[in-house]
Amino acid sequence: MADGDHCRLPNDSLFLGFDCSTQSLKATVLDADLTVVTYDAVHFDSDLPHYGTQGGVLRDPADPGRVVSPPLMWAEALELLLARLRPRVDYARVAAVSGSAQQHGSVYWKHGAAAAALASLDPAKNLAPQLAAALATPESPVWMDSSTAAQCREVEEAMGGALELATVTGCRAHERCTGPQIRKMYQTRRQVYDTTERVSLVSSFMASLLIGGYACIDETDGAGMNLMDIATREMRRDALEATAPDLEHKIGKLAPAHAVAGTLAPYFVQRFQFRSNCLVVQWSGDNPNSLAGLTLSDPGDLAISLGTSDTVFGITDLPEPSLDGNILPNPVDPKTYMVMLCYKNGSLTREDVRNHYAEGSWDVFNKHLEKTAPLNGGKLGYYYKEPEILPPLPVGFHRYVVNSSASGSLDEMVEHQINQFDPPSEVRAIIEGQFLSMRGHAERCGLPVPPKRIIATGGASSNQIILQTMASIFGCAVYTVQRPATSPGNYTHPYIYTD
Ligand code: ADP
Ligand code: XUL
Repeated sequence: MADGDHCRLPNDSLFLGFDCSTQSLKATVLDADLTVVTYDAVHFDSDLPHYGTQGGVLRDPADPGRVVSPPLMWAEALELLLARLRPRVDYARVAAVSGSAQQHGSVYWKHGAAAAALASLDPAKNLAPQLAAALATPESPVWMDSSTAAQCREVEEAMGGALELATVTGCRAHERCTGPQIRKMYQTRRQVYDTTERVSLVSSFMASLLIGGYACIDETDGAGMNLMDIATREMRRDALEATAPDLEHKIGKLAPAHAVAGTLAPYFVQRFQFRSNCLVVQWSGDNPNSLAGLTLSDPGDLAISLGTSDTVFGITDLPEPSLDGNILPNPVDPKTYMVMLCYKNGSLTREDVRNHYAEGSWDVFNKHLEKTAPLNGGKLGYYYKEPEILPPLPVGFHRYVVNSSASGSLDEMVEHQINQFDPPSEVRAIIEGQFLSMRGHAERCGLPVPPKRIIATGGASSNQIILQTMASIFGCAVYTVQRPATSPGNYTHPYIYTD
């Protein structure tokens, strides 16, 4: 869009942003002053139970590492959410639509899909059924999948080793990365791979629905694939060849995160009465978009997202490749990079401990946290309900009591492994264990420790007591963006101080 066009936007313009995450699709409507006008969400398990997901995903009992979601569920959620918002939002005022999505997940479009389905959607019919025949497989492997260890090692070897791959593409081959996932599809479901015309990420899949054609993968979400050179923001031929044959044209071109992907497809214009020139801006990954949305610009600041995954991220102009973290281009500043750590055991594992030791209630959980002392009398725990990414460890709950030796020297601490703590100590152990791990790994990856301040986001950032523990473990103030409640309204204070 030319600069002058921005000025011509009517004063009453609205902007619609989505977040297609693991467990839900959320939408926020902003006005031209960036004030939140309204908010709503579709929860995949409860609102769309016919897909049978738990926590938004499907698992394979025969292969517990395999975790997928149905892309048609995301399409149906999009339509349902637009229908729910319609009584509150005058879609004719919406000037632009964009969104975030869980990173790494891959969607496989069948040859001819764009022309046959995307570009000819019938506004008299529901969206998802019209797309069913356009997908080469009804399943999208998502970021929680950990079934590609063999493919990861093959890609790393072909690229000269794990650190070499991390230097070029931003991270070693992690099992959730899209490249190894595509390689597994090529090796184990050859027919799906061969009938695939285009591979979308979840972000570009959602943008494709909105523009009625294939949308590009954006240059920041593209960094989660083990295929893109993070310095040039272009696909690497050697990485593509190490992944699967004939892949370059299946991936298509990349676009900057801020680029306009197209105008809204006639399907949405006619079905929901949007204006025909409503713009669709590239969708990107949830983590890079959080960095942009939190306006993280000081290298001394750290952001921590406590969602389905927990992520820790900051910015740097001199990224140091590591085997632990991910480096992505900064979506808002082409000269700097984003450094990120990702944990698989985030909110769902905290919920598991809450359900077992705190009567399934966050209030009880918080009371336990408040009545236990910092450092938990030496009781330390690591809780992996899912195979963990950081460090890469299998499922298991590990509890230790750490006592200093008779001499009191920290070097001579004694660890005893035990099976169970009292319930309040279980609660403190999981929270402290998670934040101590974040602090230790952040330091190793060159993130600022202690940071000047932390900005917390994600579902669990609504929990003040958890944020207080974060503040004491990191030794800094924690701020959080005021989150819209599940019902609209209440958006007065941008930040809450939670020292
Ligand atoms: P996603 O990564 O799917 O976007 P969200 O950021 O929406 O996830 O976070 C959802 C999670 O937030 C839930 O799984 C829940 O465990 C957690 N959550 C919600 N409220 C609280 C609370 N008061 N305390 C701790 N965790 C909470
Ligand atoms: C990041 C990652 C997760 C997903 C979850 O690498 O895998 O944070 O983006 O939405």
